[in-house]
Amino acid sequence: MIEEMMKKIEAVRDEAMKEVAFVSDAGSAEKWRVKYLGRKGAVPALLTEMGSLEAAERPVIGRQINDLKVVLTDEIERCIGSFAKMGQESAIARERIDITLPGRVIIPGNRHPIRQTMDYVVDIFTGMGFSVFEGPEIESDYYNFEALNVPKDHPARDMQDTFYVDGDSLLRTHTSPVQIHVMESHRPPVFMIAPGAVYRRDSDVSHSPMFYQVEGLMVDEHITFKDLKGVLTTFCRKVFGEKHGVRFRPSFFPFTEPSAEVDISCVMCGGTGCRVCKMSGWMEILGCGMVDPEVFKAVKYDPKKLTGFAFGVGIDRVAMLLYGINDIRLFYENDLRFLEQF
Ligand code: 2NL
Repeated sequence: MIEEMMKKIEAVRDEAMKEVAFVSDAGSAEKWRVKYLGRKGAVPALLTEMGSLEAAERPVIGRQINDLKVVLTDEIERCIGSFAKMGQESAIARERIDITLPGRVIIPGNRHPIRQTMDYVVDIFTGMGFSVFEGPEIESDYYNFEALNVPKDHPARDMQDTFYVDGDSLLRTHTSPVQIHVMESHRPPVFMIAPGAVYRRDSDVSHSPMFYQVEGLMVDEHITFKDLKGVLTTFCRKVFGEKHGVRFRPSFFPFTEPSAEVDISCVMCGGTGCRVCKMSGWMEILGCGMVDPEVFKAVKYDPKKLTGFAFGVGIDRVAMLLYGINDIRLFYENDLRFLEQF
């Protein structure tokens, strides 16, 4: 009985040692381990079989089985250790880098010229004490038109052909709806600007169907046209330089009365007249006016107590003048040869 058992132990050892030579990776090592040392493996099977021996024989055989277990465990661990070392060595060889090679050039990105102009304009107004507010690009007819004193049949609606989304929803044609939301939710005084994207059905060298605007609003008791002129003249001089001429010319907007457009002396010719300013010496850069009392009524501000001025600056137009770009579409084509110049 005991001899038979010893032979079996010997057989398991021989077979295991023969097979371990074929173990070549983590997968086959695990298979081998399960076959011999696993819960249902050959070594535990020997231990079970040992139960049929005489009590006196068990310690001898038990020790032999335990020795076998230790030998096989050491063997498979040595084997796994050698793969790890080999793997590490081949990884080092594979990953060796030639430190004499020139480095990869990292081309830093830069802000889009429209964004640079927007940030520049916003900084000028925040520097004068205006707060920044934003709002949704999809608006209702009420916020984009009605509350701004532009009723349904008003001819001014033709001035800005609108993209309708569905039913009552539209793409805002200006950022004025943001001012309406702010006045509805804040008591005066309100000193704010609303920068953002706006949409109009228009496309040529100076019009893009989507463009950027900064609108501003200053409402309090006793705000006058003098405040408007002071803030907007300061703005123009900060953008284009102190020496630039600035003039206010009467105009019309449904949401302001009186209304004006602001021109600066031509950035190309300085005012003597050239092709860019159509020989006038002036270029239009923004629209403005005193907030119409109808707008105050819509937001439940008392038009007897409050006055205010508002303005709208086309950012694309400012960018074109600042950088001397004659076609607005260049800003939206994303041609890197163009964008890299800013
Ligand atoms: C332009 C003209 C303008 C406004 C925008 C405004 C907003 C409220 C009330 C009254 Cl809530 N007015 N905005 C006023 C005058 C002109 O923009 O030519 N923009 C490019």
